[in-house]
Amino acid sequence: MAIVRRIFYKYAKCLGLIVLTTFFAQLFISISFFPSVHDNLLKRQGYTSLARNEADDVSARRQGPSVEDDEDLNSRPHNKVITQLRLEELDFKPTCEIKNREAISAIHRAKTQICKQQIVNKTCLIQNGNFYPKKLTNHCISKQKTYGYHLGCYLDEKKMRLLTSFYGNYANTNSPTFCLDICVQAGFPYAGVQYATECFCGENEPPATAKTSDVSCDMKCPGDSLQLCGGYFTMNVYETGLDKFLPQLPKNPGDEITSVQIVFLLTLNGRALRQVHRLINALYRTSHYFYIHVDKRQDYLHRKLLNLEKKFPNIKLAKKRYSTIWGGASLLKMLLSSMTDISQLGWKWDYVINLSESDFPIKSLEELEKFLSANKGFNFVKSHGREVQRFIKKQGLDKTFIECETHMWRVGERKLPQGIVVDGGSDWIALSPEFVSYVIGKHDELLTGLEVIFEHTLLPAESYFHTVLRNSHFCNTYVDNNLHVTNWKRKLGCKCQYKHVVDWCGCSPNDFKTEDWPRIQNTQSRQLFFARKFEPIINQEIITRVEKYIGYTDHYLINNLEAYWQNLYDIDDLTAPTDDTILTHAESIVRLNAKILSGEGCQIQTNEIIEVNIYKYADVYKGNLILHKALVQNKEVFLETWYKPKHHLDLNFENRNVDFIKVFKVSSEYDQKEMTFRNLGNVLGPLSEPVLLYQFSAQIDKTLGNLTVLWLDPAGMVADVNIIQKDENNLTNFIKPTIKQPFLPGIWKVGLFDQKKLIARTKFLITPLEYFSGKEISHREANLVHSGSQNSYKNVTFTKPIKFLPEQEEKNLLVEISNSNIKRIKGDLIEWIDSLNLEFYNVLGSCISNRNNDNVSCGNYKFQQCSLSEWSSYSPDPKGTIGKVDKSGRLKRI
Ligand SMILES: *[C@@H]1O[C@H](CO)[C@@H](O)[C@H](O)[C@H]1NC(C)=O
Ligand SMILES: *[C@@H]1O[C@H](CO)[C@@H](O)[C@H](O)[C@H]1NC(C)=O
Ligand SMILES: *[C@@H]1O[C@H](CO)[C@@H](O)[C@H](O)[C@H]1NC(C)=O
Ligand SMILES: *[C@@H]1O[C@H](CO)[C@@H](O)[C@H](O)[C@H]1NC(C)=O
Ligand SMILES: *[C@@H]1O[C@H](CO)[C@@H](O)[C@H](O)[C@H]1NC(C)=O
Ligand SMILES: CC(=O)N[C@H]1CO[C@H](CO)[C@@H](O)[C@@H]1O
Repeated sequence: MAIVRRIFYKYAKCLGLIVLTTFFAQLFISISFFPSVHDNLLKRQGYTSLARNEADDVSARRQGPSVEDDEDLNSRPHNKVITQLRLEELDFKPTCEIKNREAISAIHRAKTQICKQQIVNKTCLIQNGNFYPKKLTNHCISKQKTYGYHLGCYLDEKKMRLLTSFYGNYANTNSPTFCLDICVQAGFPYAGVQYATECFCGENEPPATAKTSDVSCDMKCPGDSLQLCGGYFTMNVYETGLDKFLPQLPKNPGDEITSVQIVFLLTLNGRALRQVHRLINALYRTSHYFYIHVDKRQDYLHRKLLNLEKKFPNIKLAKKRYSTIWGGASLLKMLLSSMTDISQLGWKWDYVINLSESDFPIKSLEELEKFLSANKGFNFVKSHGREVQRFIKKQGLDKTFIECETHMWRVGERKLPQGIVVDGGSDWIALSPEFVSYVIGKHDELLTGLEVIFEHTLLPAESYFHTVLRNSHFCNTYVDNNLHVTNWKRKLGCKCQYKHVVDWCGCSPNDFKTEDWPRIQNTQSRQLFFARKFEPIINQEIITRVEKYIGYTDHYLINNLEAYWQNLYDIDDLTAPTDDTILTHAESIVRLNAKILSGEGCQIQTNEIIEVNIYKYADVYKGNLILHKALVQNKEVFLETWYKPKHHLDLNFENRNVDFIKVFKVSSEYDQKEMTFRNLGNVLGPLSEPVLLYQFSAQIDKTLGNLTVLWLDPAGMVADVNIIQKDENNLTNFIKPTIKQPFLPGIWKVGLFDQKKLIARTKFLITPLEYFSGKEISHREANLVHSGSQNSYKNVTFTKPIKFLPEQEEKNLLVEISNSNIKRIKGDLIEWIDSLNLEFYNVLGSCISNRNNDNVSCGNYKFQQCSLSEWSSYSPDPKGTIGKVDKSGRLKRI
C-alpha cells in the first residue's frame, strides 16, 4: 500500500511539474468573436424569417477563431454520465440528495473523501438556494435613470434598429425583467423587448419620434404571461438605471515626471531564477518596491530569492504562500492576501502592477514612470471587449467550481446575482492604492457577495477586479488597457491543456520567439509597457533584443550574453528525496565521468549530487551540467560535469529516400503549445510518460500510404502500435502510447514503417531506478517498478516477420535477461544502470571549483576552474545575476 501511495505521489508530482511549466500561462479563456448585433440583424432576410427556434441563446450563432471546439468540450459532461450518487463510495452521509449530474460526476472523480465531502456540502448549500446572493447593489448607478422605468412602446425598423448593442432570442424565458437583467449585466442603459421572445440592449435612448401608442406592444411574454413583450416591430423600452459606460482614456504624458512609486507584485512559479533576476534588474529603482509571491511548491525559487530581502529594503517576499493552480480560486486568495500584506508594509506607492517571471518590459522604466505619473488614480484592467453573455458562457462564470485536490471541479450551473454589471478579460492589472484599499478593506455588501461568487469561479482573477471596479464608486477610474501585449496564438495555445487541473478548456499565450519581433515593435506608439510570455529556456534571443530596444547599451560588456542556465535539481529541494529518476541518472553520469578520468590516470571518488542544470547557448541545447562533490587527490572539491544525450535516429534503410523525416524522437514533458520537449536531456524512468514527436518536411513522398509506428519494449515485445495518417495534412505531431506505467526499464525501440518496410528507427532509455523515494531501492520495490506493464500492451500479431522485431531465439533471450534484471539491486543494479547510460550519453568535460582558484592536474587530466569554463554554471552571468545599486538607484550589471 505504501508503495502504491508513493508511486501515486511521484506520479502526481510529475503531473504537477507539467502543470507548473505551463501554469503561469495567461489565465484567459478565449473568447470568440461575436458579430455585432447590427451585422446580425442586417444579415437576416427580413424580420419574420428570423430563425425563431434557434437555441435559447444568442451564442448559438458562432463565428471566429479556434475556440469553438473548446466550447463543445466544456459543455460535454465528463466521462460516463452517472445519474445517481453511489453512496457506497462515500464514507459519510450526504447532507442532502444530490441531483445535479455534474456534481455527481465531480464527487466520483474526486479521490479523497474530504474533497468529496466538500463538494457534497457546497452542492447541498447551493441546492437549498441560500448560498449565492440573488441580488447585489451596484454603486455606480445613474442619478437620472431608474431601474425598470418604462419609457414606452416604440416603433422599430428593420434597417435602423432602436437598440443595437445586444440582441438575444429567448423563446421560453423572455420578459422585461429577464431582459433588463441581461442588459444590466452587460452594463447598458436601455433594455427592450420585442415580438415576445426578443431582448435588445442599447446605449442610446430611442428617439422620441419613434414612440407609438402602447396598444401596438401587445404580445405576451413567454417568461411572464402577465407582462407584455412588444409586438411586430414594436418594442417596450426600459431604463436599466445605469448610465452609458465610457472607460477613461489615459493621458499621454508630457515630459515632466512627477514622482511615481510602483509596487511590482511578482507572482512567480517555476525555476527560471536567472530570468527573474534579469527582470528585477530591468525594473529596479530604489524608489520602487518589489513584493514577491513564490508558489508554495516552488521552494527552489523561494530559497534563492530570500537573499534579496536581506540585501534590499524595498524587496519583500510573501510569508504566507499559496499553491495555486491554473484557473484556481486560490489565485485570487493569493492576490488579495499579497495586496493586504503590501498595504501593511508602510510603503508609499501610487500603483501596484502584477507581473510574473514570463513578463518583460518593452519600454524603458522611465516611459512607464512618465505614463503612470500622468495618470495617477486610474485603474488599469483589460476588458474582453466582446458580448457579455457570450463572455459569461466562455468563461464559465455561470457555473460553480469548487477547488480541492489541486483541481477545479465543475459542479453545475448557477445564476449570477441581479443588479450588477459583469466584466472581465485579462488578469494583468495596474491598480491604485485607493482601489486596493477598498478591495481589501472593510467589506461592504457588494464585496462580501462577490467574494462568495469568486471563491467558486474559474479564473477568478480575470473577472474579479473588473467587476468590482464596474460596480463600485471607482467605476469612473476604469481604463480599458492592461499595459500588456500578449502573444496569443490560439491555434497552439487552446488545446484544452489544463483538463487535468480544471473541468474546462483553457488557453495560454505562446512564448515570444525571435520571429515574433515585429509584434513587439508594433507596440512602439501604443500605451503598452510589458509583453508576455518570455521564457529563456525556449528563446532568449528575443529578450536580449527587447533589452536593446528599451535602451540597454551594456551588451558588449556582458559575459556569456547568449548562454542560459536553468536549474533542474537542487539537493536542498523539499522534493529532492523523490527525484529518484534524475538522481539515479545523475549519479550514473558522474560515475561514467570518473571512469573516463580513470582512463586518463586520474582516480576520483564521486560524492553527492548538489545540482543539475540545463545549459543552452544561442538558444541551442548544449547538454546538462551536474554539480557534485568528489574526492580528487584526497581533497574534497566540487566538480561540475557536462554531458549530453546522443542522437539515436537511423534512417535510410534499403536506400529509400526518407529525407522528409526531420524529427523522430522520444522524450517526455512535451509542450504542445511550444511544440517542444521540456525534458531536454531525455531522462526517463519507469514512471515517466514518454511521448513520440515526429516532424516531416513538406517534401514528404506523396506516394506513401499510412505509416505505422511500433513500440518495442526491452524484452522484445510489441507494446503499442499507432497509425500516422499522412493525409491528415499535419506534418508535426506527437503520439502518446497507451502503455501504462511502470515502463519496463532498459532500451526501448520505436520503428516507423511504410507498409511492412522499416523507414526510420529510434530508441530511448527507461533508466532503472537506483533510488526509490530517495532511498536505495529494495528487492520488493524493484520488483514493483522494474517489472513493466505488459498487461497494458496492445495485443497485435503480425502476419509477416518484420526485420525490426527480434527472431524467436533472440526474443527468448531478451525475455530471460529482462526477467533477471528485475531482481538486480545494489552493485549489480548500478552496473546495469551504468551500461545503459553509457550507450545514451556523452560526457563532454568536467571543471573544478575549489577555494584557491587554481587549475588542478590529476593524472593526464587538467581540471579547469569552473568560473573560467564558459559552459559551467559558475561562469559569470551578469544578466542573470542581481546587479549592484549605482548612484542613480539602478541595478548595474557590470
Ligand atoms: C460537511 O458538512 C458536515 C455536516 O454539516 C460537516 O460535519 C463536515 O465537516 C463538512 N465537511 C466539509 C469537508 O466541509
Ligand atoms: C489510412 O488509415 C485510415 C484510417 O485508419 C483509413 O481509412 C485509410 O483507408 C488508410 N489509408 C490507406 C492508404 O491505407
Ligand atoms: C498537428 O497536430 C498537432 C498535435 O495535435 C497540433 O499541435 C498541430 O497544431 C497540428 N498542425 C496542423 C497544421 O494542423
Ligand atoms: C492476443 O490475440 C491472439 C489472437 O488474436 C489470442 O489468441 C490471444 O489470446 C490474445 N492474447 C491476449 C493476452 O489477449
Ligand atoms: C588554467 O587553465 C587555463 C586554460 O587551460 C589558463 O588559461 C589559465 O591561465 C590557467 N590558470 C591558472 C591559475 O593556472
Ligand atoms: C489580477 C492579477 O493580479 N492577476 C495575475 C497576476 O499575475 C499572475 C501571474 O503570475 C496571474 O496568474 C494573476 O492572475
